[in-house]
Amino acid sequence: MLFNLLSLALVLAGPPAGHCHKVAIEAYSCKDTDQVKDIEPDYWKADPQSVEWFRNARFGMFVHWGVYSLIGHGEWVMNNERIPISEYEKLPPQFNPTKFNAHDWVKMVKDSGMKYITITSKHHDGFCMFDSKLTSYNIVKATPFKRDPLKELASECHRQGIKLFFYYSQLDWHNPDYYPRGGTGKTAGRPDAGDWEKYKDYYIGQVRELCTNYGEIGGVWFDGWWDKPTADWGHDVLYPMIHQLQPKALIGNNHHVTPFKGEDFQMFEQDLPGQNTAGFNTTHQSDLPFETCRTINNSWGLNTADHNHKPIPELIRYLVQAAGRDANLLLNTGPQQTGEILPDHRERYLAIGQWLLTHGKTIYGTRGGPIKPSPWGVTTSHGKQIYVHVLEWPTDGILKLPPFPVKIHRASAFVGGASIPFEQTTSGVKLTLPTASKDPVDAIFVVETEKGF
Ligand code: JFZ
Repeated sequence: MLFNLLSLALVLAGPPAGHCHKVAIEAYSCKDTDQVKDIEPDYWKADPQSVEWFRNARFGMFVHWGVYSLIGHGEWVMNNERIPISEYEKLPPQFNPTKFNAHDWVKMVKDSGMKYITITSKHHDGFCMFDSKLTSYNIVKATPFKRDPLKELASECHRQGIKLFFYYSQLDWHNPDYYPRGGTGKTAGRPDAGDWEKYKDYYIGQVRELCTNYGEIGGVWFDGWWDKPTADWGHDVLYPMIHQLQPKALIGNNHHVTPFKGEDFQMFEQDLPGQNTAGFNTTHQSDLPFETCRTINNSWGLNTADHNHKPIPELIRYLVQAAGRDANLLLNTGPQQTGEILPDHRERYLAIGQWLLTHGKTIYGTRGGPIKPSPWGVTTSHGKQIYVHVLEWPTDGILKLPPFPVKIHRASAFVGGASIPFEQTTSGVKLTLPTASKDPVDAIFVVETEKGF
């Protein structure tokens, strides 16, 4: 009886809002754009609390790991060295990273003060580092290792309180249905035919697996869109599907253009927001949280010839520079074919963690500013406290800041807490920096105001 009444009410009310969306998620395709407009708005956004969590996290570990680590020439080796699929497929049977230990990785992440991990689930080579029912070209079915490292990482992350994001390459050099081809992957030896719709079903289906089989995840980090910027990637189905399956997951896409609808953070690659040393970070800054990813040496995937690891102080200063621009730093490592993290990288991560033990208060949970990044350094803030990060010590020991719209109560050295002289006028603020506070990495001072800016 109750059931009948309910179905009658449903019939009278017509299909619920977002009707097409729910159907679409089953079918992975929804052509009617008018209906797409009806999608419940919350499926276009991650839960605001997780977005806030992300803004506060400030530091994560990026991992580029795949069968390419057997060669050690970076993750682009298949394309760059023109290795055809028939040859590249000889790698998985040799891939047996028995020294992979999820517990150790996550512990190192925690000890380094990182709050999340973003790991390659599939890179451009198309090889899946997770168990997928949609292809046997994956680590469980095609390698002697037979284990799903993402599953092991997910459970360790849940146990140790670290969030796990999956990098997923929309670009695929292995799947024949990735056709018409984009700008790369043309030497893989695939036939000049393929079904793009089938590829879309495949890749969106894999993202569905990643959002279903690993418990709660932190987000999905897409890459490869730039290979075919005019293609229909099915984002109108993909993004709401992720938000429906994983309401807390944030979506980001390394497409190097202004964020699309449904994305929850904006990313910058090898550059700080506002900078463009890499040549592809020309987009304007949106209101979304920022993340900037960076390599420790000059390679993402393992590159055995690249020993150009950045010194620890430089990495710490980059983290500070990112925080001062309100961005998280996602610092990359390319693990070895054994499953181990390079000792040179482990040592650097842990050293940053040591620095954060004493200085983390000026980084975590802060916002960039209110003073804009300057040649002398940056500011971060939390409520009434402004943390002044002096990265280049002024020659006369006096730091000149622009006028403050609020009254300053006190200025002090962050380390030790001793008060320092300050002068506030309508033309600006002057801080007299004591030589004893000099620090070649980052000399931090606290300016306490009456109320936040
Ligand atoms: C991309 C990947 O190709 C690379 O392997 C790595 O995963 C990195 C994090 O992301 O790098 C890119 C992608 C596109 C451009 C530059 C680097 N681009 O369009 O200039």
